[in-house]
Amino acid sequence: MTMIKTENTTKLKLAIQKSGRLHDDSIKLLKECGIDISNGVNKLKAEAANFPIEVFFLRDDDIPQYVEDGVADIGFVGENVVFEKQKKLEITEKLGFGKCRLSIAVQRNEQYTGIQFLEGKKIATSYPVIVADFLKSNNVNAEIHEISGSVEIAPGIGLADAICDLVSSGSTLFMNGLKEAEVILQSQAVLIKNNEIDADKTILLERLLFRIQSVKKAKNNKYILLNAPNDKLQEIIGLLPGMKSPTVLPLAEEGWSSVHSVLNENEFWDIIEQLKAAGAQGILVVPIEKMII
Ligand code: PRT
Ligand code: ZN
Repeated sequence: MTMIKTENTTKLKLAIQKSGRLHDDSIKLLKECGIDISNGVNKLKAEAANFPIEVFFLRDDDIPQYVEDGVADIGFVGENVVFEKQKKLEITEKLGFGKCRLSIAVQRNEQYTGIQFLEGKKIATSYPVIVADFLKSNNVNAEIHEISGSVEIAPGIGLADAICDLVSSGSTLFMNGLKEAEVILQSQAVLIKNNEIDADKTILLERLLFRIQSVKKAKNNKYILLNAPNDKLQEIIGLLPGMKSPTVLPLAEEGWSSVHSVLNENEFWDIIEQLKAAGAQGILVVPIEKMII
């Protein structure tokens, strides 16, 4: 009997937001991971030509349910939605976009003195589960009024004393005469995963996560090139971390070297100032596209 070897056709099913704030960044992240689905964004579902993945376009609120049920294996969705929906699934990776916070806000002229202010008050929100949890853990009794949109107008029309909504720049609160009183949750887009994906899909997910992590690392780091007089070289090298250690190349001009290294965004400006003070010249900083370590 001859065995016919069939090619492995397992595909990872990914749910992303169909349209809205997370859509473009989700597509962009996939593209940065070398996964191009540009042909299908107007359909319900698209396939990538160069990675075994199928992408479903859904409302963000529905993504946790689809992932719990296994209709999708993984999803990109805001942590705020994941916590509100309380489905059985795993948060696997923070994606670094869609950053915002879920906050309680009150009218600007209120004397807000602390969480006890909320006792006996009416709070309008689209996040009743998270708010109830927050109130309970702070021993505050308040009435939660669930509304699905334009939460920020509720105090102005007398519907509520306070609201709980997502904030990024704060301008929506400001324009509606409100002020931020408590931050309940810091949120960003995350990769969620079904609890029971099989071994083949786990391998695909690991490949995808490896790419996502390389893209994230690259975004948090910069490549730096500088010229250093040789008598200052040891001091300058001492300031630079590098992936292993900095690369040092001789310049055509006698007594000078070119030093190349990688700097993390968080420590970037501090180190640049120290490098200048130590005698570094012609400092160039360039973005890194991918970082594989
Ligand atoms: O149609 P679908 O249900 O898929 O989309 P949606 O309308 O429910 O969600 P969408 O697209 O508005 O947001 C998707 C996700 O983006 C949210 O679940 C968050 O994880 C994330 N995100 C990040 C935000 C914001 N920032 C944000 N600022 N979601 C909403 N806002 C709103 C907020 O509700 C408020 O109305 O923006 C306003 C506040 O913004 P600032 O800048 O004025 O403070
Ligand atoms: Zn939604």
